Amino acid sequence: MDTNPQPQPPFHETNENTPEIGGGLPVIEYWAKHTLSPEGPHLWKTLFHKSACLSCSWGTGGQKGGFTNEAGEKLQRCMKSVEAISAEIQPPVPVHFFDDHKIADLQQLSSMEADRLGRLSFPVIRRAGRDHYERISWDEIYAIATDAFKKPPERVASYSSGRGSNEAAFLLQLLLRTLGSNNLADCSDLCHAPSTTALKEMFGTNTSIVSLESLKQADCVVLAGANSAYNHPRLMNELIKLRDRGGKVIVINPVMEIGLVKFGSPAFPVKSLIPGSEIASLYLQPIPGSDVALFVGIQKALIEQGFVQYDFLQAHTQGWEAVLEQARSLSWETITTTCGVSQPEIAAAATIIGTSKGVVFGWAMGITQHTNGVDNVYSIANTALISGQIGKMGAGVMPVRGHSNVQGFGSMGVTVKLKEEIKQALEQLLGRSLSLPKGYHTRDLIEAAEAGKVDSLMCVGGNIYGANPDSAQAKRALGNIDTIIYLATKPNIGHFHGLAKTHTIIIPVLNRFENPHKTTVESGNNFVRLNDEGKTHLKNADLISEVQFLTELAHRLLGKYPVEWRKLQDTRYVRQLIATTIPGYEKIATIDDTSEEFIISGRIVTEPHFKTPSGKAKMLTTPLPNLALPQPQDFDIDQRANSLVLALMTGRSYSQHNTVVYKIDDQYRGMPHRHCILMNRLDAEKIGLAQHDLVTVQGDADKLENVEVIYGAVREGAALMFYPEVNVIFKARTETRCGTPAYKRVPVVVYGK
Ligand SMILES: Nc1nc2c(c(=O)[nH]1)N[C@H]1C(S)=C(S)[C@@H](COP(=O)(O)OP(=O)(O)OC[C@H]3O[C@@H](n4cnc5c(=O)[nH]c(N)nc54)[C@H](O)[C@@H]3O)O[C@H]1N2
Ligand SMILES: Nc1nc2c(c(=O)[nH]1)N[C@H]1C(S)=C(S)[C@@H](COP(=O)(O)OP(=O)(O)OC[C@H]3O[C@@H](n4cnc5c(=O)[nH]c(N)nc54)[C@H](O)[C@@H]3O)O[C@H]1N2
Ligand code: SF4
Ligand SMILES: [Mo]
Repeated sequence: MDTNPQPQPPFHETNENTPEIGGGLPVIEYWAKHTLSPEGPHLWKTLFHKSACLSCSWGTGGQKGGFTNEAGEKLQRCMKSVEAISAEIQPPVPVHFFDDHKIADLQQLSSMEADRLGRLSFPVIRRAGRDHYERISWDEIYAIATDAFKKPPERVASYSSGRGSNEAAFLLQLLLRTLGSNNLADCSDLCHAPSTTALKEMFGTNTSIVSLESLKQADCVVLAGANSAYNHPRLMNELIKLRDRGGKVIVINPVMEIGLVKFGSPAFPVKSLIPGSEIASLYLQPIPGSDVALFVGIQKALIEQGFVQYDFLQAHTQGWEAVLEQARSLSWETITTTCGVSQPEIAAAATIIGTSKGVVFGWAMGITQHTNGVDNVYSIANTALISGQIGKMGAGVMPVRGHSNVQGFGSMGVTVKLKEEIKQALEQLLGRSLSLPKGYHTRDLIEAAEAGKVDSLMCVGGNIYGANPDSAQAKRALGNIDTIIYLATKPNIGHFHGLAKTHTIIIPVLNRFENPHKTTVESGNNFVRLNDEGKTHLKNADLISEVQFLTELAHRLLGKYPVEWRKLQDTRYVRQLIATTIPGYEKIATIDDTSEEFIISGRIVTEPHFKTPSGKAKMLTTPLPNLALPQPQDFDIDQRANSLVLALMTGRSYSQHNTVVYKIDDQYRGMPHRHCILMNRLDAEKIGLAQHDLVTVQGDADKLENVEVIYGAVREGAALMFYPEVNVIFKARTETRCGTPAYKRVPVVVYGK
């Protein structure tokens, strides 16, 4: 059988500006430009500081040094790291900036312009009715914050983003839970919550079960809905090495991302950087939101090709009969029309999986950000189990996580779904039973705030305004909250649009490499890194560490209950608490003495025993999604002939970190600026459009006008745009089991002038 039947053009037809490979020389040019610039010495110093990379969850740095990963390999730092550090070592926002600029003016700033204002270096407040932010004293901050968090616990909440430390995360949840609130919304609600939900149900665990060491033994990786060439560049090194040892990579993505086809990695300067290394052995381009159908198709093909591991299923899983029955009974026609991938292509994927020794299944937002995101993950894990690819080295399921410490926030209990073990440990600490109300995850928090049910919100990092769908709703909702306290390193559009009713306070914080105390973070591969103390470059600045702010506020609210909060300003004591409260974190108790970083115990699965009550993996059937799109007339537009409804995927450009934009173009997709829609040429021609024409893109909330059409390697019927800008046009439709918005399948209508 042909193992590489690529989809036919124009699925992979790009535009004239698209390079031949991802990565490559532009990465080196970027390094050179920044490291040889006036900021260069500072940048290098920071790169060598013993702390984890700020950017993504793949993780590097820490005690082994800036460029070394947990396997001891060198040259493990990508330009995304430089991008993130460069933004943090900017000069401060000028002292009189906020006096000179009205909020109405600040609201005109783009995300990139807001970030370019520089580092926040003193606290500011915007009071009700005022049109400026103004400087505020710490005494007044604590007075306002203490009042705010004395409100009834069900009316106070936090939102967090995974840049902070485990120590800050632990303190945040301890503070809220001691106050009696379970409203711990987190950016992971918008991100990998479907993975957490599904993995918990199936395997009794919340995170990846694959270690970096184990990944290195795989001979096949299935990478679904993850643009790792942009967002986890060093994962590409693992794929290059896997291909070198004769392994295969199956990519599943409606967009043919150039970096997943061929990637030039600086880690292999001679053989890869300029010619590029082949990544995908097989590239499947399903309809957005249809991955369940594709994976059920792979299951059906595994059955037909005789690859089902019945002994394994019998011994180590439950519910497998129904899953196999579902795959058997669905017709090929239903499967292929739902996912838009042909039977030979699906069969080829099954052959690769069935004949490989060790298969790792990785995925990211293309899988989770759907109304059926949990089913998507079930279907991937079912496929892994059917082929016996779980419970041994070189195999397993691997959600490719987001922020550099987002997983640590979850582990520390910053979630509305608190683990039973942590709950019990907290009860012991508090000396009382902890009755946890349901708690608001991020979407529930926005809805509750809109309904006037939230008085006080503390945002530990992030941009809750920019990250949510329906920006107008997010603004309204935040505007109903009395007091919002933003802890942030740099200004973002959320600080200017997400204004509270009475008090909006921005507290400038020290970042990971500037804290006066040691901190720790957890990577997506379950590795805990230790960050050394550091210093900020900001002179005469009035910054605070997240830990110091949280402990001082807690002290003022709670005195010495249930801990001596002020003593916890020495984070060594926080780590002692973590060691006795958080499952798998025992080794953190000695990390201050040994500096020994570690893999969290109980997470990596190399034997087919699972943390479910039965010890077996639980398999669940996965209904196929209904992917019917609305008709043009369902949108409130003039009846016109030249309109087309598309499934819009929203996500990241090459140079942005979530809501923070670093550069306006996306060089690898040939998109010259952010106000573009990446479309298939055939779709554009259907409504008489040509490349570079300006169109209106309208969702169910609003529209964006004068959006430039760019032809790209995206399958027919689908298109791609960038967030946060695009978040104005659509309302939240969510995965009901965890509240994650369907950012990757937004029905929109596109029309020309
Ligand atoms: N440089 C950088 N690194 C980052 C981030 C960043 O913004 N910048 N963000 C961090 C965070 S918080 C996260 S969550 C991750 C995000 O990392 P990714 O998940 O890789 O990022 P996205 O751009 O959201 O989209 C991923 C891919 O999903 C594909 N896709 C869309 N819809 C579907 C679908 O229905 N099915 C399939 N199979 N694929 C689909 C898109 O074409 C895109 O290639 O990256 C982290 N790392
Ligand atoms: N349409 C659409 N929307 C999406 C997504 C999508 O794919 N499409 N993806 C979603 C996903 S996966 C995520 S994770 C969210 C991201 O949502 P968030 O995590 O809420 O947003 P970020 O843009 O990462 O937050 C950036 C801000 O964090 C602050 N910051 C940086 N470092 C630190 C630090 O050390 N401490 C503190 N206190 N603050 C710091 C800076 O002020 C910076 O402006 O967006 C979601 N929204
Ligand atoms: S892959 Fe992620 S963790 Fe590694 S250097 Fe790049 S941004 Fe940092
Ligand atoms: Mo994320």
